[in-house]
Amino acid sequence: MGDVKQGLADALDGARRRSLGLLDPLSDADQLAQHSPLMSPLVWDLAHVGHYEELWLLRAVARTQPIDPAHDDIYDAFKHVRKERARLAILGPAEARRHIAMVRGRVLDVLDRVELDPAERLLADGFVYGMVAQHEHQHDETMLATLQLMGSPYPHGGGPRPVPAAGAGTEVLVPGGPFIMGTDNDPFAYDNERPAHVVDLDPFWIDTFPVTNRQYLAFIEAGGYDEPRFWSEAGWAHRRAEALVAPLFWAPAGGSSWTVRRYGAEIDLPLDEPVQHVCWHEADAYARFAAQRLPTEAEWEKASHYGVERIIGDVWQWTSSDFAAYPGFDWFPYKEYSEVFYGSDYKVLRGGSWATSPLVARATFRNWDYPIRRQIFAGFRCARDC
Ligand code: AVJ
Ligand code: FE
Repeated sequence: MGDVKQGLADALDGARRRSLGLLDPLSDADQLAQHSPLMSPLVWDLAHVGHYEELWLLRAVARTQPIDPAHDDIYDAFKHVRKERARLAILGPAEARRHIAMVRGRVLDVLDRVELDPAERLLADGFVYGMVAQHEHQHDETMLATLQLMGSPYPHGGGPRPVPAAGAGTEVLVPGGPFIMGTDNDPFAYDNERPAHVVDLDPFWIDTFPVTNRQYLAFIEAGGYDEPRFWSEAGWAHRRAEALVAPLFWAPAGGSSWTVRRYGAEIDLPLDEPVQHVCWHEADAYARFAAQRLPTEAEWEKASHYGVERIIGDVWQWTSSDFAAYPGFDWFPYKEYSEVFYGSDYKVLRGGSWATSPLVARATFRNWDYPIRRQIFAGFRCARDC
């Protein structure tokens, strides 16, 4: 195998080691269980990444027949909502591992003989292989969110943590003027990151670091959750309906002390870590409390070139922007990755968390979720007009 193909095989292998490393310490029951209505059973994620790999690296690349036609229903994320998946005829932990290993064996055979034809968009620079490896890593992050929601201690040891952000409270001035947003030439970029286009922005200030637990605690202690003036109308309605008083996984520990639950263990709130597990509405309310605002995603991406820190690999950062197509967008290679999600239902998150693979985390990458969701490893940084 040549260097390029070996690199693609290694990327696939790295994703698979990570998936198995996350699930192997768990009992069969914990792999099969529905730990949260928001999440799939962990074995569903595992077999789903194998099915996606079959769809793209066997059926699309080598025109093979479906291995098991029933999987086209069971493992299609659009056919059954997450909370129904435990009741489907999903593969068990041992069967799922055997199945995805079999798929992987065939994929490596195909990779060995395929021509990575630069004239074929799916194969140029190995795009489709990068897509499948990224997809598995994205599900690994989703599985980590499931593990965090799971009430019981996780034998994996808690995994990495975001790095404390000493220096919070400082800001960077980003000058006005045009910059190039998105990309035309990152070989593994998704369709929603394309095409590159010029965006002209007014100057703005942006926080050097994501907002920390210490800063967020000041908002709580100032009565931020009881002051409608800090919240949007929808945010206040949500805060009341859900009786929100603090980020997900926080628990009061007397006085101004709080603990957080991390993989089933209670720890003292790490004050200098970036705040995590806040929804968009909480981020938006904090920003108003701090006489700031959330950055647009264009501001976030421009700022990533101007000396802002902890941009990638600490926490996802909520932006004020709805998930929308860039001018000149074309879906590729399928509409259900991005296009069906465009609109005002979803807010964009940028950066990537401690749980995001370097294969996925890049300055143009766009993540999205509902503004009420808190299970992802999301915090935020604030901005303000000049
Ligand atoms: C980009 C994280 C919103 O999990 O729904 C996984 C990624 N797409 N399988 C998601 C994805 C297909 C996606 N997010
Ligand atoms: Fe998926």
